[in-house]
Amino acid sequence: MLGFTRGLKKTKDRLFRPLKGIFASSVLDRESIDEIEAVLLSADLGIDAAERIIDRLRERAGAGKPGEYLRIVGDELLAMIDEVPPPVRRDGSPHVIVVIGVNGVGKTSTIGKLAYRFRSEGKGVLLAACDTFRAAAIEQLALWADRAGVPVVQQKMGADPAAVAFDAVQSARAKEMDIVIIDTAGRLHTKTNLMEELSKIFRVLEKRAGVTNCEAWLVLDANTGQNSIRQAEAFVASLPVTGIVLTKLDSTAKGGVVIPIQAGLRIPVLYVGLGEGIGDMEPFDHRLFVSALLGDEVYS
Ligand SMILES: Nc1nc2c(ncn2[C@@H]2O[C@H](COP(=O)(O)OP(=O)(O)OP(=O)(O)O)[C@@H](O)[C@H]2O)c(=O)[nH]1
Ligand SMILES: [Mg+2]
Repeated sequence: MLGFTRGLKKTKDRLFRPLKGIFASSVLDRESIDEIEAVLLSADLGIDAAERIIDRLRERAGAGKPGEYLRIVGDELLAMIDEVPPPVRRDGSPHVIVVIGVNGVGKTSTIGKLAYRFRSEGKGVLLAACDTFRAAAIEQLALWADRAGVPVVQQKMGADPAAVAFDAVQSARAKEMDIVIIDTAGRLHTKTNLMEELSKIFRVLEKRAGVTNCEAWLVLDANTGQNSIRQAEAFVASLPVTGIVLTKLDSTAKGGVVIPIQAGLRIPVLYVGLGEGIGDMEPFDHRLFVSALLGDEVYS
């Protein structure tokens, strides 16, 4: 398991070392403020967050020791994360989560990781192979189900995804499962017919299967940086997106993007992907995230 500290190493290297170097001089003059801004933007924290941090540092300029400046950055990051509304919980059993997002962001791997996590918490989990479009997608999900030790409901390639979802919910009810996680085919947010196919899954689950607690979890690839906000808006506009899973934080130095994504969409990041293994996903923990970015000493 990579965990936050190792998973966020690339972003930490981009933020922590340069900031520490700048703060070491202790005097925050115009030049060092510009350098700080460049460092923050290079980790994809976004202009709003960078400006907030710099305003806060300016208020304290001249008064701080190097360690205190780092702490000010950390506190401001935590404050921004805390402003995001908490996750919406929709009651009802089974809990139905439809996992959506553009091609290749990590939906199917995320489902395997979620299944593994929920199962190890003692929950009954069932997966639904509703990517009936891409070749081998069903087999890929079945492999993750196997690894996680959970059942999967599937039909043939080309089957109607909404029909597979319906079957899965019926089967989960019969088996008294707690959670159904639905895999969907990757799609560009600009393709209206494919977006309509996703809406149909929700319609069928709500109207025909009588599911009242359907949630969409949107998977975003951290490597896409702030461009993923626009991508996300299209999904959020047409589906009940209650949470975000941000994958591949381990393979980017732009991990700061968590901040503008949450602030821009007002939807919480629930989990972060920190590697390719089944255990390489963690619930998004504010303080661990900030410590992983700025070094443990920020809160020691
Ligand atoms: N390093 C790293 N790689 C990841 C992570 N999550 C997924 N991947 C990799 O991303 C690639 C695509 O993952 P999939 O889970 O197949 O993505 P998908 O969104 O289901 O793809 P489509 O079904 O084709 O749309 C795979 O090679 C995964 O191993 C992560 O957190 N870190
Ligand atoms: Mg997939």
